Amino acid sequence: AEDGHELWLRYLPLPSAQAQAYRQQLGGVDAPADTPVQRAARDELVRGLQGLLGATAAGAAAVGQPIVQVGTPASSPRIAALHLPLQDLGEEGYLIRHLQQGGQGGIVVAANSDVGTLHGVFHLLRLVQTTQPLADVDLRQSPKIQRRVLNHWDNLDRSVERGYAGQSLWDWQKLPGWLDPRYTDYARANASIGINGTVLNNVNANALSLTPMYLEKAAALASVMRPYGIRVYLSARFSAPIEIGGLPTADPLDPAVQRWWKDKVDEIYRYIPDFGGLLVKANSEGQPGPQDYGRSHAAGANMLADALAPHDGIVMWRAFVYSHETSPDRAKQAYDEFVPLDGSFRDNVLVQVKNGAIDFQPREPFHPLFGAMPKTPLMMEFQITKEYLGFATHLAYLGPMYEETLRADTYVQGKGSTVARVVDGSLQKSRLTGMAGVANIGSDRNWSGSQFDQANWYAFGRLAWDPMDDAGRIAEEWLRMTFSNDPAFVAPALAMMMRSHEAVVDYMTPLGLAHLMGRSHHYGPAPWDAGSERPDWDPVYYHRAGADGIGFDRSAGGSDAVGQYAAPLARQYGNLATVPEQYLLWFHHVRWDHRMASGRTLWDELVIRYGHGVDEVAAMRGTWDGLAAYVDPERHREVAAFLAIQQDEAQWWRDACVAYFQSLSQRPLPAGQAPPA
Ligand code: GCW
Repeated sequence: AEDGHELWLRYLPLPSAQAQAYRQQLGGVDAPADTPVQRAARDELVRGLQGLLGATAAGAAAVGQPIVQVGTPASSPRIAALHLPLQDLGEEGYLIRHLQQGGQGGIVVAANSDVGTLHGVFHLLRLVQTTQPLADVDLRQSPKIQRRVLNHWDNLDRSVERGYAGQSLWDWQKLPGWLDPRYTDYARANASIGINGTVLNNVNANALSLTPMYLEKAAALASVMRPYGIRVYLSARFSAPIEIGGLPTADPLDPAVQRWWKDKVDEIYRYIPDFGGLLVKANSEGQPGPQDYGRSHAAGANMLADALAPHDGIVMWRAFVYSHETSPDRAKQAYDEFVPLDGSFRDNVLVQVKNGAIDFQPREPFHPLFGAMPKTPLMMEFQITKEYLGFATHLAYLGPMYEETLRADTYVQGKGSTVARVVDGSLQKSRLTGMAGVANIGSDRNWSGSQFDQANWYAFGRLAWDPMDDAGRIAEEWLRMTFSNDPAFVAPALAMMMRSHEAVVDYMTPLGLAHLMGRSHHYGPAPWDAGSERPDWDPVYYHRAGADGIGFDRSAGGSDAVGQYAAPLARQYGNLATVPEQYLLWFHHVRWDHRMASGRTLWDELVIRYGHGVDEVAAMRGTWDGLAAYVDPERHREVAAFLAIQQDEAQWWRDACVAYFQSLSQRPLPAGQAPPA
């Protein structure tokens, strides 16, 4: 059935004229298959070309037929003989070239390592899948970021925190004895977009995941990932020495605790020789951490880093610190705690920072930590799963949101100091670089909970490979592979995707609003929620609406969170006259009658944005209805049904928020914005 289970690796037959033309260049495959990675690359190429071009395309070529030659100088004497310029490609890069061979064309995919050739093979298949010409192909690619990892918030009971795609993919009960074929498909999909690591378990970690029983299971998963160049990592619970080690403390300066972690890490490497490292959430939302013992984040991270260093393992230490105590402005906490620690982390520590300072809101300004810790490599953490973006039923393509953060200018070293350059290490010369995406993957047949949520997984991988890649280009590539190359499909579907995230922002949290979602589930609107045991659990803490106006004053006269940005931005964001309207209510408390760029009052503009978000969803539905001819009925129906849900719920968001804010503003709705009768 066409239920999306093949993701973007469908390899359906191309129209026969196109297939015929490609067969002139891809008549056969010459690829070594002596190692597991080589076999993965060769098998994928054969499988892809057979699917796309028909049975005769792959396998041994007839004499004189043009072929695809795959390999490294070490794995293939024929590749070695070509003396290709591979030096700058690194371990994971590759080149793809068209070569004349005895009067006929052929394609070379070459790299320094087997994993590089695997990436190259997926790229070549992508070119064919999206029907790109190969006649002059001559391209070189290597990743801009070293650690490109998914973070699974998967629990050992197969529930997934903030997961909307069924149960966890990891069937712990059947591991290690049964290796579900879906693990291989998962590895293929990730390798195809350049992801090279996966953290198997939730950052709210259960210490049991570090016991031998679970390490054996993790090792089995690692054996499936390995041929695809993907390393396994684990989340570590900081108090594990107490819970599974029987020690009285987890104090990172206690020699017995240090010994315990060294032994534990050595043990992990006996199970998983290429283990990537540990991810840690400490002293945040009630999780244990070094501060329980009066020690700093650096002391905690460094203890683990010392245990991992002999094995070349790394620590990914999260900066999402959301303390027990309510602070006057939660947005400031991570910066305040981490900036003083700059320069005190070991070389094998990455500090993992969410894209924004609060928590994966539909829109946030970039996190002020980016650029503010020049001596510490910072890893980006994006959320792929849509915790605050309507779960799987609301269509929101997140490429533009990721792009907005990556291209934001921190100004820490003058103009052009983009977040992307902080993360890829080029700005501050970091030796270690990384990007993490909180996965949206589960046991659902369509993997991600909806057809279009697959695109967010895809876009994350492509942007982790190259953070300056283009979200629109990526979306088009994904659409063509996932649905159809027909321009009559691609153009409208692409336009729909590219506007979808902004539509959600508009009907949930326009103009810099945040966290209006109902407490704990984070799904529907609840701007009126108040009175929790902690004020910063309530929407009213974030929007601060009253009779006078709305918004959180983070300017110098308010919480001064704006002071955490470099001076030019602090000035721009801190001034009501210059702050971009998309961040207006993030940084300022603004009078209802404030004049917006449109000439309208803030109140009118707010209501119009809410309405516009709803209108956009209606338009998306119309677009999708018009595309039925290009999409199989199963997937078309699913998307259409979800869009109908989304439209209802966009209206719910709009009505709830407008009614609530109107009870405070006491202003009439602007013309044309009355609720439907
Ligand atoms: O987004 C919030 C979520 C929590 C999550 C936490 C975090 C894993 O609501 O479910 O816990 O952030 O990132 O640690």
